[in-house]
Amino acid sequence: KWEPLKSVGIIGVPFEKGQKKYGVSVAPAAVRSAGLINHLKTIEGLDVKDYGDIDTTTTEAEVKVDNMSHLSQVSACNKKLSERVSQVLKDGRVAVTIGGDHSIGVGTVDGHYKVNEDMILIWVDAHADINTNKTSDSGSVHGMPVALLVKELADYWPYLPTMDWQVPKFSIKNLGYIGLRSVDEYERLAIEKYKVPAFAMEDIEEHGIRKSIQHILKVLDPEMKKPIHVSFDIDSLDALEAPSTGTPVRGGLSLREAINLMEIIHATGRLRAIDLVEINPALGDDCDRKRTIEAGLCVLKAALGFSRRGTAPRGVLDLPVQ
Ligand code: NNH
Ligand code: MN
Ligand code: MN
Ligand code: MN
Repeated sequence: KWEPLKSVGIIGVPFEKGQKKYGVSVAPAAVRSAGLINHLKTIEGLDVKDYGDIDTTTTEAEVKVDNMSHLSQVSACNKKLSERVSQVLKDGRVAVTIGGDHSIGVGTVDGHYKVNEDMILIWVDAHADINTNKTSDSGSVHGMPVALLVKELADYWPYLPTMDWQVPKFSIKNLGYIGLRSVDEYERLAIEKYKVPAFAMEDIEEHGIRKSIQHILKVLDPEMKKPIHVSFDIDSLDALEAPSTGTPVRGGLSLREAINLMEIIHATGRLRAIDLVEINPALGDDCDRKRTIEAGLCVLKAALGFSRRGTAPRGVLDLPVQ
């Protein structure tokens, strides 16, 4: 009964206060000028609407929470983003959000959850982003969005001023990870405690990307009827594929694996939201920048139905069945 949605809505989030390096906030403009909209329009039958960028200029006073940088700005941006994502989904479109650092996952998932309470979340990342302010080494909120979102960890947080709009209701039981290879001590504990299906690089090595994602989807949603949200951190890709990102980690997903992952998710017909975050066009040289943005575009296109085989009819290019 599930068919891929043929309409998408683009949201840009020029926000970088969830981490410390300059440049992630330029990504929406850079990805747009690399031809995002036209690339997506090449996908057969896809209706693309640009909802523009979230206004990230803030007037909010700083609030002081221990080991948590720029909370009031993170909060203000995510509140607007959450509302925009809900609106796009209510318009019957797949919400495609271009970050921005990964702290914006709070707003995208919150906005999605408010429309589809049965959604499942696939976090594709080198990192688990499930630190609290007590377990984080960096104090950067881009390492904390998952912990802010899930209700099971709500008691591990102090009161967070300005965040009252965001009540964590999403269950960690509806979360899966792909691509992990830089997980902090307490993050590991949380993943183990709640038995979050997590395919780190060595698991993908062992099972391959197809079986890895199929396993996660089966564990989270055995009846295959729940809407899917993919939060794709560009640093899940190998640093050779996506060098222009703030915290690159070697030994990651190949672009082919990421494309295949997205094709499989597309084929479920249940993808309702996808975030593309942590592209930093200010890092590296022209060639790095171009490569990273192109990789991001390939991932988005695969998620939204672009076919690598072209329009040749099925069967013609396939090997005969043995
Ligand atoms: N785990 C580290 C932290 O909490 C790094 C997070 N950095 C990321 N996450 N890029 O995707 O700060
Ligand atoms: Mn991340
Ligand atoms: Mn990451
Ligand atoms: Mn180069």
